[in-house]
Amino acid sequence: MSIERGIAQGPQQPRMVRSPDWGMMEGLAEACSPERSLAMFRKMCLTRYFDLRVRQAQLDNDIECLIYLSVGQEAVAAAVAVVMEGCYVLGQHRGHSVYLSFGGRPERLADELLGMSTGCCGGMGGSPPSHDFERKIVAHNGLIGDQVPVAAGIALAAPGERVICFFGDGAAEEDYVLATLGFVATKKLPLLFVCEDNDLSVLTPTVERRNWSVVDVAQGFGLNAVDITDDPWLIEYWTTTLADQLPAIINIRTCREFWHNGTGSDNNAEWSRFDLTKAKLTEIGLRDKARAIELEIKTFVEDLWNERLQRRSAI
Ligand SMILES: Cc1ncc(C[n+]2csc(CCOP(=O)(O)OP(=O)(O)O)c2C)c(N)n1
Ligand SMILES: [Mg+2]
Repeated sequence: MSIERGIAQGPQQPRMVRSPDWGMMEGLAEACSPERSLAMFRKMCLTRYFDLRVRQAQLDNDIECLIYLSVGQEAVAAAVAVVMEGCYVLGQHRGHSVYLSFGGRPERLADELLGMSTGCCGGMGGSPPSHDFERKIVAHNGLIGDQVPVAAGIALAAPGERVICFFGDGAAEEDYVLATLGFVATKKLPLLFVCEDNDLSVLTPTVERRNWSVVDVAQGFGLNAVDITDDPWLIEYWTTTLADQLPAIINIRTCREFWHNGTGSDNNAEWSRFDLTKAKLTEIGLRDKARAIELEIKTFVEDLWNERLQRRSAI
């Protein structure tokens, strides 16, 4: 198959290609069914409003554990999930978006963050290990990138199942991540890797950490690979295309709105994919339906947190 490399050679490239339009293709939103466009937006809203509520809960001292928020990066898991829902999926510490987009139960995540025994990890794990094994969601233990070899193990152990593995641009630098990419290419395992490239490892931008790109290295190993921005229709397009050509990797340029962990904000996100998505939905005639979904999800999240907080105070 022929897939454009999507990134020019050179040590400065990882930083230079960050843009809200990187790899964009004309007409994708127009060609997508309204149902699918709105399904992606619904998942984006759920992650965004859930995590904004998590942030508020921590500011109110209702949450004691460390939290890693997906706000700003909602489109990545949302768009992959509409194509590949039902697959095994592994996430990293910033994984509420993966949990919520792939059908993890929101009340169990809220309970987990509130330290309740009804949480998805018995209230003992906090933000990264947001598992829902019944829904094939395997979350993180905090060792950066270790979900990558684990995902290869699941793909080996569960023949016939496709596996999706999310990791960060920082995790890509771990030796076991690179070794696994080579192993998966050799064994031709049915794995889709998604690198959520927010250009930061804690606080250090990519250009200060490495002179190579994930896509170049993955292609060198023989994986199909593309490097794109976090437009949901573009992600949907490439996920659909690559789902039949695994193993593959999609490197997705995205923006973290809050600090590495917790509720702080150290810089302005380079773009707001949430606002750009709403503008595009308006352009393709879905403004009113999108507004109704946004309002519905906001209310759902607010009611859910109020109810879970009441339950906890009754314990
Ligand atoms: C093996 C290992 N090395 C280092 C760390 C410390 N650490 C925690 S998060 C992080 C950066 C992760 O960056 P990235 O994978 O890009 O995820 P992001 O936080 O940007 O979503 C590092 C180095 C760790 N948890 N595990
Ligand atoms: Mg990162």
